[in-house]
Amino acid sequence: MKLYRTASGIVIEREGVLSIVPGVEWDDIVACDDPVPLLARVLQNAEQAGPEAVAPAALRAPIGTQEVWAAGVTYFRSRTARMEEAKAGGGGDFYDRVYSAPRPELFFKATARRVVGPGQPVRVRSDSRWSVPEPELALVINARGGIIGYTIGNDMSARDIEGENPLYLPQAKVYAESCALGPCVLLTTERLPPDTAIEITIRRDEAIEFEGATSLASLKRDVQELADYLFRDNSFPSGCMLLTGTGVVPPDTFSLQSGDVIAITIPPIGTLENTVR
Ligand code: DO4
Ligand code: MG
Repeated sequence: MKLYRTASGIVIEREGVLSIVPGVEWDDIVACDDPVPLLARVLQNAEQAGPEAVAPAALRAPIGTQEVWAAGVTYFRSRTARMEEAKAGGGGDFYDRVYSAPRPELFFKATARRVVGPGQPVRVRSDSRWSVPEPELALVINARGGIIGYTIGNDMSARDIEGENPLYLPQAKVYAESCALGPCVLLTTERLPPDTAIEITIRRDEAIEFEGATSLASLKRDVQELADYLFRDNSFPSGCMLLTGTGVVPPDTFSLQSGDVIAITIPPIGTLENTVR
């Protein structure tokens, strides 16, 4: 079952049929233990919708009042790239240590206000000269810390600011339009298979400027373990979103430019596309 937030309300896609969900708030769906039976019940009185209900222009970011958090250095590729970029600032060692430490790196990424949806522009900081997108699987977590679904996340990052000093991480990561989510939530309490791909393409002036891919087999941490750490001594009454880290980093010569089109695909969920401004 797929869950969309759209201009005409919450839309469910079940067995190829689209329906507008009546009388249920997004936060109530995300917070509950297992939304699938809840939605199956309300769908009995639902109105069917046409494909225009989930057309790109109708889609909104799949988020209510949830906070967005992120895990870092969960793929070997991220560890290696960050060790390199932080070497001159004396921070290279931290990334190697956190990659193999029992406690993962978890950081606050965005409030819903800073999140953009499919088709909306993501932003590069005006004081960054080296910025990249980070294509990540995002966990949708209920109020009790259980994973109830997945979406696609783009953890936009200023590599120069983070590399200068790891203490600048919040500035490198948290700013207006620094996070994209979408196009929908794949509702399931089951794990995605390890061969699930995470693919990214960046187009500039119609040509492919960068493309790369990884799979969940390269994610070092168990997804529920990441959620459990986030919920230690912390509460999320409306649930939350947790990005699980990037396994694709463009070469060091690459930086995003205004007008670049970023497309991130995770096959069972869909494609999240945003233009840079
Ligand atoms: O350690 C800094 C951030 C790491 C990150 O965002 C990632 O690995 O995806
Ligand atoms: Mg990241």
